[in-house]
Amino acid sequence: MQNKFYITTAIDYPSSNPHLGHAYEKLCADVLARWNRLLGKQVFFLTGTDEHGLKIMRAAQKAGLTPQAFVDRQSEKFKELCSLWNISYDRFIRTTEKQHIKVAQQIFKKIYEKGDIYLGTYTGKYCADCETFYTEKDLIDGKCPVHGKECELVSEESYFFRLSKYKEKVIEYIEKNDLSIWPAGKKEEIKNRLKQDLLDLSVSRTSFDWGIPVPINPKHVQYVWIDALINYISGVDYPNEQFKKFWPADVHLIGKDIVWHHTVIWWSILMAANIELPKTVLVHGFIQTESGEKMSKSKGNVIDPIELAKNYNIDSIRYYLIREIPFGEDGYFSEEKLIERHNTELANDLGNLVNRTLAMTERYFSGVVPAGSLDVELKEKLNLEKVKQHMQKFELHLALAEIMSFVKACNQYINEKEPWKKQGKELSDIIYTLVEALRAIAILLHAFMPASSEKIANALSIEVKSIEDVFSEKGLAGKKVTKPGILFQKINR
Ligand code: ME8
Repeated sequence: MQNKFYITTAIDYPSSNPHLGHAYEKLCADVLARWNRLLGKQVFFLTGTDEHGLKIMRAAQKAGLTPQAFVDRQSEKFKELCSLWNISYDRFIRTTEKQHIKVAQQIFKKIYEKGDIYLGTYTGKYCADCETFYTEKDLIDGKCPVHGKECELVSEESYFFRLSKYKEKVIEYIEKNDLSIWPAGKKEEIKNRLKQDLLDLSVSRTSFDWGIPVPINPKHVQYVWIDALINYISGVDYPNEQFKKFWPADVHLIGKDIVWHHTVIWWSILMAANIELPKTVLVHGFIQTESGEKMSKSKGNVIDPIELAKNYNIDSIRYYLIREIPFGEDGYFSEEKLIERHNTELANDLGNLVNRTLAMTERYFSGVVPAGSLDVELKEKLNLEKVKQHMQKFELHLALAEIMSFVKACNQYINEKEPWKKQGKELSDIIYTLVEALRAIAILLHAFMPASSEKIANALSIEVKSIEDVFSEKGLAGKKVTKPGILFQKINR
């Protein structure tokens, strides 16, 4: 299908509670999903939880629950996160669902029958936190390169996937497709890693049973990463209608620690199963603490995004994160900066613009938008093409900056025109222009701040549907507007 946009996030390990990194990833995906809906595309947005493997099994034991009861409880927290953060997913997949298990087994069997999965023995250093085997040269001082913990020596009978067979094809795909991995720096990292020999990948375990049984040998469970990656096709009902409609994925949005899994491993599996490859693996940066440390569950330095959403206006949090962190780069979270942006850019700039415009419409025209002509000079202060291009190039922070510079221009317009000193046609033109500008702002901010956008739209008695409605010919003259109340309450520190 031409006019579709299929976007996924990584599926999170629910071994502990959601952290800000999880929330940030879902937020960025949500912005892209909402934006593409505004562009008129048929969007499918998939997120969910990755519920099998040793790490989950151990966390369940620690919590005194069966793995199933544990993941049932934990996945609800990730759903709560999505609801509080206004994440507009179309499906929340859990890898313990029957339908997913069936597809994961189907794919494993298909690749086995083709001869690309075979039985052997594996001995290696395993980090349960990463659910990943490391070779000696990957380890730092003999410890896991991500968690800095001792890895366990594991030796067991295992099925192997012929990853090495696909190496050249993976390289070819990267070379031929400019956007296969974004940003370019991540693409280079993968290309460099591919200069080394590729070993076949161990894709089953016998030492524990919390996983999807290998269909040809139920003594084994599937390696959790194989099970997890397959969610991207089971999530759109592989191999049925929905899959045909939405696959290949347009964007797999992930963090920088799992690029290898989503490119070399995932693409090779897809090639082995004769399935088309996704278009873009889009890599966001990591959220760190102010001291510059990586925020992660195992380090225990996490900011609870559920608590955060209960303490602040969610749109202020969404705005702050997107505006502050150049997309693709690492960034850090600072409550102080969040409050600062909320007070100046949202309460002052945006909030005042909305209130002043609607209050003047009320005062001078009893709340009915006057017929008028659009002030072309103000209209041209909005560079819509630039906003679109930034979004197309995944420069979410720049797109938002561009929209907010238009908000500033509108405030300046009010200050310069001094509508309170005007009458007749001159006054009608100013108010008409400002109401149209507000409509444009409501539409453009929808992807970033959906609740506030909706409040502005409700005040204008319009619905946010399409980017085409930005300064459209069909003006709002004659519409009754109301004041939305305070959009962003100033926070006193
Ligand atoms: O890796 N800042 O799950 P996960 C930003 N289940 N993003 C972060 C982050 C941080 N501090 N910490 C983690 C998994 N992430 C697997 C994925 S997909 C088939 C299986 C990102 O819960 C991380 O990069 O450890 C990943 O994209 C997502 O959060 C889930 O991480």
